[in-house]
Amino acid sequence: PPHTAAPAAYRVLEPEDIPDYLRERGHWTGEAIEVHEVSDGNMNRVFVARDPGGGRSLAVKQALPWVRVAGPSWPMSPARADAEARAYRQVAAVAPDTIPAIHGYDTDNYALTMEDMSDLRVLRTHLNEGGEYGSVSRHIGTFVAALSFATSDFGMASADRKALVATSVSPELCKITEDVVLSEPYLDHEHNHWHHSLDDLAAAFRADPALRTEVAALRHIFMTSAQALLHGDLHTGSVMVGTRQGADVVRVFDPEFSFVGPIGFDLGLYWGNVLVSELRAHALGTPGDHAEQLALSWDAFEAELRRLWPARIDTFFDDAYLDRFLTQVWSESLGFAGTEIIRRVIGFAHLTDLTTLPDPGPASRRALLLGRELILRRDRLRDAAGVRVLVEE
Ligand code: SR1
Ligand code: MG
Repeated sequence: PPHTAAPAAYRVLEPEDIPDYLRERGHWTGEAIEVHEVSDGNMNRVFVARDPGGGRSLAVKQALPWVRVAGPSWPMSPARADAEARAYRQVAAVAPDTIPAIHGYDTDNYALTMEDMSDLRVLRTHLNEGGEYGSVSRHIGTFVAALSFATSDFGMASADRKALVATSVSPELCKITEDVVLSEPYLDHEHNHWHHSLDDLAAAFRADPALRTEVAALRHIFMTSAQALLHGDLHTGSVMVGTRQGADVVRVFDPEFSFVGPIGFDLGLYWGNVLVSELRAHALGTPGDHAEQLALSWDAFEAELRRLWPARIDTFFDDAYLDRFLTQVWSESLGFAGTEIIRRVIGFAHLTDLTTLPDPGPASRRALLLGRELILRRDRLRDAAGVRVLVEE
């Protein structure tokens, strides 16, 4: 069973605890600290502590012994923060500029003290308000390729890889994904909910054997395909964007779902969220070309992987195998994008992209249909132009 007990020293931090907490842990020496809670994700609490004079600032993120948005009725070990701290260390070795600076990890309270990113914006919020992508899709593609190569059997010696797979096992968090993303939306489950206009489609998806078999295949890939270390939850709420000193800044954060899994799961989550954002834009009469973002992220991913390929450790993996591998990652990414879209419409955790529309019904219906086609046609869709056709349909 999952371990839900926290260490005896564990306490749920409240905003008023943060000043002493930061001082005791040596993160803050000045007098005044202003604290406010900025929790946004489904799982954890986040506080920002600031010098009211406008000097330094820090963020503290704590895992609770339950799923934050569900409350104590959905217990969840706060030890998930160990996985997040570990993932940040692993990613820092590969792409240090793409993640926030981590100042410390408190194993008693399952709390990370890290860079305050309040000057940046959550990509989802930015897109919901009509913001441009800028360079973010390229960054995401390059990031996934760099992390994938460095933590795959291409970039690591066989024995080191086995050790990585072992230390990165994360049963409780993977089970959440296996449930809320990759099975519950296709079953009768108390977690599921949807817009009242979608009763027919939700029932049709539960009764569609072809769809369920394809989702079962993707779920099995998620459970068994230990290709590379993943972020594990790479949706547009896990990315911050903005500019600092005139340069684009992209920060990928919240890697608590990290484990060694199929690379297409990271790309697919990003794509699923990009496509839902497209459907929001369509509903508001301001269509973009978000399929272009799929192409940009894929091209950056492929270019970076091909750039790194000559440095692979095991040259039995030849160039022809790389082509085959890329084809497989492409199609799995499309399939996982489809599952991400569907679970965000009829599963547990929905997206503000759709829920804040004046009428979420029509765009949500389009999203469900798009998600289903991505899953069913993933092996036949050859490029982003093909995905664009599906979106237009
Ligand atoms: C119960 S957790 C629901 C979702 O929140 C996280 O951000 C993950 O996306 C997870 O699937
Ligand atoms: Mg998260």
